[in-house]
Amino acid sequence: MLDVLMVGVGQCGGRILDQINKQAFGRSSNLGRYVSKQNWPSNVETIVINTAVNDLKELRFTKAKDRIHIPHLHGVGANREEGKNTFRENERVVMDAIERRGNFDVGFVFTSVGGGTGSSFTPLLADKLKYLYDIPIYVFTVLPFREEGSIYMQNSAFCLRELRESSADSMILVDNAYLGSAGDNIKAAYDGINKQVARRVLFLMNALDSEMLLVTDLGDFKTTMRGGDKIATMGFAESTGEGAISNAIKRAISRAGLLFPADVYDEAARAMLVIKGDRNVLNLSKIKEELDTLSSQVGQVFKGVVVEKGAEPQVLSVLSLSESEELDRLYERAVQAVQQEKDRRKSGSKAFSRLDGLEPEY
Ligand SMILES: Nc1nc2c(ncn2[C@@H]2O[C@H](COP(=O)(O)OP(=O)(O)OP(=O)(O)O)[C@@H](O)[C@H]2O)c(=O)[nH]1
Ligand SMILES: [Mg+2]
Repeated sequence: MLDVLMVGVGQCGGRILDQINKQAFGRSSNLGRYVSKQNWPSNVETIVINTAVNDLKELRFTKAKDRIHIPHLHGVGANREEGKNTFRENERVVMDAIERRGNFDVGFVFTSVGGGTGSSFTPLLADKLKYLYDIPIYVFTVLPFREEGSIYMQNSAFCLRELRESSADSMILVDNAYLGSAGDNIKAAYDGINKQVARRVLFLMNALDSEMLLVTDLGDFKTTMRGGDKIATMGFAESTGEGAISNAIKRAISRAGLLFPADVYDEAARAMLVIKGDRNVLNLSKIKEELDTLSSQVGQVFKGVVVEKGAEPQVLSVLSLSESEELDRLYERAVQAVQQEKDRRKSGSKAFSRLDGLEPEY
């Protein structure tokens, strides 16, 4: 059995972890969390860290003992410098709380990259976790809606770069702009995205720690992730009816199934696919056919097959990326955003300079 650490940092990371906790309780009702146990195949410890106490209070499925509040006003207001200083000042509190949980085989961190707390804590936290446990650390990084403003764009670019230079083994990109719309009902959009992430994470946990027909394990996952440029994405699809298994595989690696848009055939370095379903729907020759097409383009494809009685085909894909056009575009916009902020500061208000050289007359 694997020992897994999951940490959600900041509001976005906390909410995703809360959704993971919710889904891990299975079908149980809200009350279920008081009476039932979470349904993990592995030994999973979940911890949420935030500077804003209100963000912690809104969580519903994360136990009080798993919430770490670092007092700092009401968050760091998207200011990453303030965030980094706050982490450094409170590093012991955070690390002690994690260390008390024992040892782990792998760590997952969840955060947005556009905000302040999560985006500034996470690169530093990744280094600390690596130093403490010497385990692989994977960071789910949530990219902002592109219209959220220049500070979020700047933060995203700098945070991703710092994560890439940190001890984190890889970043699994999750793109708000691609998965939802920032329109009228932002809460519903967040919920929808968080559910998609949580579902994939739970599926992955089951895949890494289960009795399989064809096995994938943490070693395969690590090798898959090591293939790219420290960036990755994940896909998921399920299908029913005629040709369900082939459809599910195709969709799990197509843009429609991914958490971050990528052209799998051009941009993926390595892949891991986990296929689940009833014995009747798992047509091994169809699976082989689909995977052969993928293998002909992508360096290495690991595959796992999980039998679940009565289940329609479901497919999880993990894809490490060697390049990303979409990420290039995000950086282009971030550079513009930094320039805009600079220009704005330089120009300032002309009002005060109108008095230059004048003294008051009485
Ligand atoms: N997918 C998703 N994105 C979210 C959620 N909440 C916030 N975001 C995104 O996260 C970014 C803002 O970061 P937050 O996580 O709120 O910031 P924080 O880490 O709490 O930092 P501060 O509040 O600045 O201290 C924006 O790009 C939001 O669109 C959520 O529940 N789900
Ligand atoms: Mg916040």
